[in-house]
Amino acid sequence: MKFVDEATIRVEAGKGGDGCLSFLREKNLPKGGPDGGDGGDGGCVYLEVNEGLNTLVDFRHARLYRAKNGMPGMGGDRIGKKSDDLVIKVPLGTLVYDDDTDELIGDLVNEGERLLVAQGGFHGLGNARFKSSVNRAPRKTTQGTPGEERNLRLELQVLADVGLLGIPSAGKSSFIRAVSAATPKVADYPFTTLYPNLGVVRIDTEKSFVIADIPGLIEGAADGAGLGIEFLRHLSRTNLLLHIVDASQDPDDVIKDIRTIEGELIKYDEKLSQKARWLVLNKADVLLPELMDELKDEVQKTLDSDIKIFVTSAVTRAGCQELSYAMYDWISAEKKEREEV
Ligand SMILES: Nc1nc2c(ncn2[C@@H]2O[C@H](COP(=O)(O)OP(=O)(O)OP(=O)(O)O)[C@@H](O)[C@H]2O)c(=O)[nH]1
Ligand SMILES: [Mg+2]
Repeated sequence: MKFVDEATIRVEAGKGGDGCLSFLREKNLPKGGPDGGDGGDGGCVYLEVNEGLNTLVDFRHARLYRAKNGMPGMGGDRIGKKSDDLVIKVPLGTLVYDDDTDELIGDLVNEGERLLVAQGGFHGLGNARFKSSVNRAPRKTTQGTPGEERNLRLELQVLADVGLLGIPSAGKSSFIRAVSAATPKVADYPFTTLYPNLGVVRIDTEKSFVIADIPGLIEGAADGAGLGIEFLRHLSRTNLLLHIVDASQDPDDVIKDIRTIEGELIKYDEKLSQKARWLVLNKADVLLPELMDELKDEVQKTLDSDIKIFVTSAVTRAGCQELSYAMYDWISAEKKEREEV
């Protein structure tokens, strides 16, 4: 499913360095001459596409981007240093708006594409520039101009990389709360989630992915029971399905639940059922660790497959970070493979 990831940031270009007022003084040149150099230009701010980024989550942590000022000019006709430009990396497909005027400034759709978002200030002129036959000792200089400042709104259409599946109250929404900043409603009654939610999981700077939480499924969902099964279409473009299971129930019920979801999935769409799918035994905090180990073995044996099984508690967050890392690694490896084909 698609959703719009959004971030607002402020960009400030550097001010131009001022021109210098200076005169050369030497013994045999009683009056010397004007030798104040020009300032350097202020740094510009650019946005640049980086295909390794998937979301705008990094912009929630850093909101102000300021390029450096140009250096002032100096005596001896020395020019002030121009400041380096500031280049901010954004994901492919980012739309850039001026947040104050709502004007669309750019649509970054090509790898490596660069967009100037704040022009650096122009340098001031030193007094050496103003020397003329009628004025041999000008005291005039100009100041560097200010850099442009802007509030930007970045928007990105993101696709979920991972989809959550499970019966009502398995802890899907709790899981998305545990691993992302999303705050979908969690409650101890079935069908708490009525609409899909998305959460961005941030592993590290420039490393993030998107999870979709959908309403719970029950037996007969393919025939309309509960909230039906239509929501599964939101998972059609995800790469990995995470089947969240309430492990605090009787082991037989755990197996039954897993089979129910598998059955509904196959009924809905054979292709979806063949996607990579991992099992997550959730609510581990309710069980003794030994019992959890036994349950995990039993599930693995009964399903008789090499399906990956993780153990988590969305309440204590035990196992959630490991699982997030594993998902990120899997998604990145899969993406690389796709690109190589
Ligand atoms: N003890 C414990 N309770 C949990 C855990 N995860 C979720 N719960 C509880 O289980 C109940 C259901 O959690 P939700 O996250 O709303 O479940 P869901 O799968 O999103 O449910 P639906 O939206 O109805 O499909 C809530 O009361 C949660 O507090 C867990 O790891 N341990
Ligand atoms: Mg829910």
